[in-house]
Amino acid sequence: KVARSADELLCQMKTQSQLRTVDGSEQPFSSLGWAKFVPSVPLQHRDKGKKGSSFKTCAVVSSAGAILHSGLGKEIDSHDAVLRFNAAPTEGYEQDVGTKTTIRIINSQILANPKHEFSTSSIYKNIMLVAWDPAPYTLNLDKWFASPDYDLFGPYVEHRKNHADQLFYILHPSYLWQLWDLIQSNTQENIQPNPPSSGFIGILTMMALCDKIHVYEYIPSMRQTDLCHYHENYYDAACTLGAYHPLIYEKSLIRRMNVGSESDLRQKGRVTLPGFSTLTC
Ligand code: NCC
Repeated sequence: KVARSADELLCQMKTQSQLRTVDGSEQPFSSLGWAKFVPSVPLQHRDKGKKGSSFKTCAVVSSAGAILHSGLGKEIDSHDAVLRFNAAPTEGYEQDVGTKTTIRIINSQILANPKHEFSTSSIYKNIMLVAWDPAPYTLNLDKWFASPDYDLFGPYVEHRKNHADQLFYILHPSYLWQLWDLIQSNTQENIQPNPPSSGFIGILTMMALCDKIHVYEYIPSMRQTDLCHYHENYYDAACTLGAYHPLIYEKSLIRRMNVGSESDLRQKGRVTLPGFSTLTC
């Protein structure tokens, strides 16, 4: 079959992914009274104008080692909103990654593993948090609640109680598996049934929230390196190419949707994507 064009892919992403957060309307969350303590406005409805998005311009900053020595900090900070991942710091790396953080996508390890000091670290304060954990593909929420990959539910409830004013969401697993289906439907091989990386989840989330998105060092630039993270002295090519997550397939899909120039991709590791609200499908 013929591969989809960039426009076709963008419209497929828009129509076949519905950004959705756990809202307490379904079991087991409804019985546990979650509707009362999740943020009152779901993420997908935040600050939406009549047809516009929450943000005009958005930057998505991957944690890849290749962003070191990029000097992209100022450019990244010039966006209305900046999305970062997990425990990736800005302090000490401002020249290359910027200083501003609007949203952090965190996997459930961040909440569950004490080494991340989720409840005390300043990294997670005064920003919007969006957590995820892979539920079974069948979307059995009872099973998910009883045995998540890493226990995010306890720490989530605790955090909501102590910081009710901070916007903090858990992505609905239906959204994660819709994204996986989108990757599989544009990939020749059968990909492993593991959820997409935080990177892909973050990019698609921002396409739902922003008019225009710049993604940095998700597709490697000329600075491509085996250095896993810009903030850690650890080398492993799998961080960039994938092991557990279907990273190479996610990345080739994002690359096919790039509306930016090849030179921005090579020099800045920058992909440009239109927000869903700007597309007429
Ligand atoms: O490493 P991680 O990812 O936190 O990186 C965030 C996103 O940046 C992109 N990335 C990162 C490194 C690299 N060399 N190239 C990249 O393109 C990816 O899109 C990635 O998603 C995750 O996706 O949540 C992940 O989280 C880590 C880890 O759990 C957290 O950093 C917390 O310590 C996972 N590593 C391990 O579990 C050991 C990683 O597999 C996925």
